[in-house]
Formats: sequence, structure tokens, C-alpha cells
Amino acid sequence: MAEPFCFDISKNLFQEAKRFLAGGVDSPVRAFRGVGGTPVFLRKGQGCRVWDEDNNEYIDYLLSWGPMIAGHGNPRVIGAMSLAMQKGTSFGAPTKEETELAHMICDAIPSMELMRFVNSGTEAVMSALRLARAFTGRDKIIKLIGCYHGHWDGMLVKAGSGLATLGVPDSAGVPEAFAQNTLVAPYNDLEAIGQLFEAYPKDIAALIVEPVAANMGVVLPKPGYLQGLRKLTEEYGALLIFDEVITGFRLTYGSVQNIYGVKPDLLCLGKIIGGGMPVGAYGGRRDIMEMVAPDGPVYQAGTLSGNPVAMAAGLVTLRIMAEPGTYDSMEPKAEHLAMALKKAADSADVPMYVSRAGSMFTAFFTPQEVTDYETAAASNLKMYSLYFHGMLKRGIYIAPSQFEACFLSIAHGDDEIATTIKAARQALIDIGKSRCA
Ligand code: KE4
Repeated sequence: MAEPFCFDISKNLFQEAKRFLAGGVDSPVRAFRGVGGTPVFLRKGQGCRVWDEDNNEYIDYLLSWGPMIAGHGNPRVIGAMSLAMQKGTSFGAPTKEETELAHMICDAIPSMELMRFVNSGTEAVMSALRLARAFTGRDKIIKLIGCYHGHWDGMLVKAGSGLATLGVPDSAGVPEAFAQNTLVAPYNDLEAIGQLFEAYPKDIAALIVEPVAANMGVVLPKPGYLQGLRKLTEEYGALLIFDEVITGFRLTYGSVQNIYGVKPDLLCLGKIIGGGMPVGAYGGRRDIMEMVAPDGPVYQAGTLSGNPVAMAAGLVTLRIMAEPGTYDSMEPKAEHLAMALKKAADSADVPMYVSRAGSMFTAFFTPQEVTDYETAAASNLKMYSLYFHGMLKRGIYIAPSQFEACFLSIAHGDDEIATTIKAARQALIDIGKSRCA
């Protein structure tokens, strides 16, 4: 029997962190509030594995919330970053690497005619929304309940991710005036979107959507949903914005549009295109993007936007993912794992609905299909907490929230999948017993 995991050093580090960092963390969902307990402090990652400060080893399905699709410490990525660093880490001036990465992204995503790099997904979203308002001359934005688009004021309305985790549908500090310009509707409900457009036929600048949602857990668009959003936005003169900060280069080499055939007017990226470095991007129709300064009147700027080290990490990560067989190698592993989790839950008499899109998935602790935030929120969060800690103490690191996704990388091998399934079987048996107890 392996030694039980000890978390003493992480616990001490968390107490120290809370002296200087708000909540002891630099992003709320990391604080384990959604699952209880204290966060483990990670010190190293290699491939699909991470180690904490107590030297516990985990198979990592968080992958920094998605970016590490090429695995932690990928030697090709690290090598490119090292070379870039030796030449200078930031110039605040154009470099050819920005053009190279933008060219790769535009080649991979049909709707991406012109784009710009920023430093986070939040920046990408807030810039795209400012641009949409300028292009249409309208103020209102539609977002879907349970989708998360970063922490820009206008998007902190019935958001997903950490806000859903914290059970705080809105954020303090957001002026009512901001919230009034943000209209919300349930995901996967076209009728509700039609009603909003009928109510505000000439006021809506854009509808922003995670085309495959991942911030209420993974929730797939119903057949025809994205096509319906495209039709309604065109009919009423509003822009359609795909927030693909998570799905960009996650489900395929490019965008969800490459799978579903629906082209947005603007698209936001992040995470994978930075290969673990801070990068976001927004872009789309050239006639819209040409409104961005210095060509047009929409101002947006950033000291470290497109910095050489981040560009190097992104370039090599996309080159790796462009190689034949990368996405195909992850698909069967993800499918096998998702099916095995469901089978293990059924055997343990634990209610579970597993929702998967390519190499990302969520195990919802609910007997019903999850199609929107309401059905996601009906999950048994106590069971999820037991599952999270049951997996953690068996060396499997998953998202510390029911309302997030788990991710595979190209470094996850069959052995890791088998180990994960074995751990899940044991964790779910424990839950089954506790529920029966
Ligand atoms: P960032 O500003 O965190 O780089 O991106 C914001 C964002 C925008 N759009 C989507 C679809 C996103 O998922 C995100 C950020 N994702 C969360 C996890 N679901 C980041 C993790 C965190 O907040 O700590």
C-alpha cells in the first residue's frame, strides 16, 4: 500500500500566502472553495504529471485550465522560449514572430481575417465587445447563463467558472448601468434569444457565446443551436462572437467553426495559443477589425502584447498540434476515460452524466442530461467534492470545481488513463458507500 498523501507543506504555504495574497491565491477558483480543503501548492510539471511541495505526484487533468495541451515542460516549447529569452524578453515593438503566429492562426481559422494579440482571455473579450459596440453603434450585449468570458465588468453577470463555483451569480463592484447593458438567456435556448431580439431589435451590438461551453462544466450545443444564433444575429444586425479561449485549438487544429460550420463575426482566443504563457487574441472580419487603433477609432493597447517569449511558446505549441495525429491520438483516450467513468459510477450506484467534447470532459454528479446551467447546477456538489478529494489522494488532479472541465494533453498515455480509471473506481465506491450510509 502506497504511503497516504501528506499535505502539510501545502497547508503551511497556504497560511503564509494568505498573509500577502487575497484569499491566498491569484485566481479565486484555485482556492478549493468549490471542493473544500486547502489547495495543494504545485512546484513542478513534466508531461502529464505535476508534483506538489509535499512531493505528492499527480496525473494532471487541469493542465493550467487548458493551455498545456502539449504537456508540461515540453522540451520543444521550453527550447524555443529559452532561445527567445536569450535575445530579449520584451521590446514593446513589432517582432516578426507576432506575424508568424498570427499567420498560423489565420490559416487555421477561416473567419480570422485580421487579429490582434493581447495578454489574457479577459482582454480579448473586452476588446471584442468594445469593437462590436463601435461597429454597430449599439450598446447591449447578450451572454448566456453559465458561460464565462473573463472578469470584465459587463461579463460578470450570471457567469460560469469561478462565479458559478462561488455561487455568486454577479460580482460586487459592477455598476448597475453595466449590468443593464448585459442581457442574459439560458444556453441552448434559441426561443429565449429570439425574445431578446424582439424586445431590443435595434439595441443589441453582439451575442457572445462559448460555442462549446466549458465554464458550467462541458456542455455541448444542441443540434442547430449555433446555426440558430448565426441566423438570429444576422437577422437583427448584431455580431456573433465566439469565445474560444478554451476551445480554440482544443477540439481541433483551429476553431469550433471548423467542426460545426458556423462562422462568427469575431472570435476570442487564449490559453493554448500561448502554450502556457500569458496570451489572448481577438479577431475576425477585416471590415470590423480595421476599426481598431491605429487604423480606426477603437482604442486597445498592451505593453506586453505579442511579447517574444509568449510568441515563441505559442508558435511551437501550435506547430506541435498541427502535426498529423495529435488530436486523433487524444480522442480515443478521452472517449475511453469518459465511458469508464460512467461505467464505474453506475457500478457504484452513483448518479453521473459525463459530457465530453474531444479531449475535454466533465463528470456531472447528476442522473440527468446536462444541457445548460440550470441542469448543471442540479449536480450534487457534495459528491463532487468527495470525488475530487478521492481522486487527489490517489494521485489524480482534476478541476477543483464541478463547473469546470478536465483536459487531456498529448502526453497522457494509456497507462495514465488506466491509473485514472482505477482511482475513479475506488473513489466512486467510497461515494456510493457514503451515500448509502
Ligand atoms: P483569462 O483572462 O483567465 O485568460 O481568460 C478568461 C476566459 C475567457 N473566456 C473563457 C471561455 C474562459 O474559460 C476564460 C478563463 N477560464 C477560466 C477557467 N474556466 C480561467 C481559470 C481561472 O479563472 O482561474
